[in-house]
Amino acid sequence: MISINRETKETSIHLELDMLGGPEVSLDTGLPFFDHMLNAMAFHGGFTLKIQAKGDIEVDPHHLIEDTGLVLGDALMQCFEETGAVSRYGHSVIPMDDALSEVTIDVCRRPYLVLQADWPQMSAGNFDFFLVKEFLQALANRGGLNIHAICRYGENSHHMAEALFKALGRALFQAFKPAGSSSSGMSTKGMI
Ligand SMILES: [Mn+2]
Repeated sequence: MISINRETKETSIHLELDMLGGPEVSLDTGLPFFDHMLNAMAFHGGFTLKIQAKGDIEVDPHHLIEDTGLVLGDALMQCFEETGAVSRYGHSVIPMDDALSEVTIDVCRRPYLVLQADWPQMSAGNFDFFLVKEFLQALANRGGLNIHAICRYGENSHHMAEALFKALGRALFQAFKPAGSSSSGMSTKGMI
């Protein structure tokens, strides 16, 4: 189990992550829709994620969502360094009613985010769908991840985002599975 505490003047985040621990999820970020998305990610990814976060969400949820992405990215980087050899690639396509979303990941220490999503509605509750990009960018930067997140189509932003977070969970689970003694998951360069 990886455990991280991060405190700044804007946010305070405690996160526990175990990619091999089974789907045990406990979330309290103070943002119910964001909790709903993180729960979809971890539950369908099948890993253990516990987050308690407080922040200046009355100013703007931006800081809290970005910082949660940073801390989850740090935890994944730690997981990569502790595991030594991870499977490296992960890919998942998930439907939800009208929406179809996909995520492809490379654990490669070369942070890069591609997000394609035309949100039909701009927000759900006090959650602005533009914040999905802030979360994923922070996750990519700190996790050393190449993330391609594509909402292929959909009529309902909630469904598109929820399918995207489920696909993210599944892709992360695949990518962070230990590669074992085989070097096939690493790199032709011999190291990542
Ligand atoms: Mn939902």
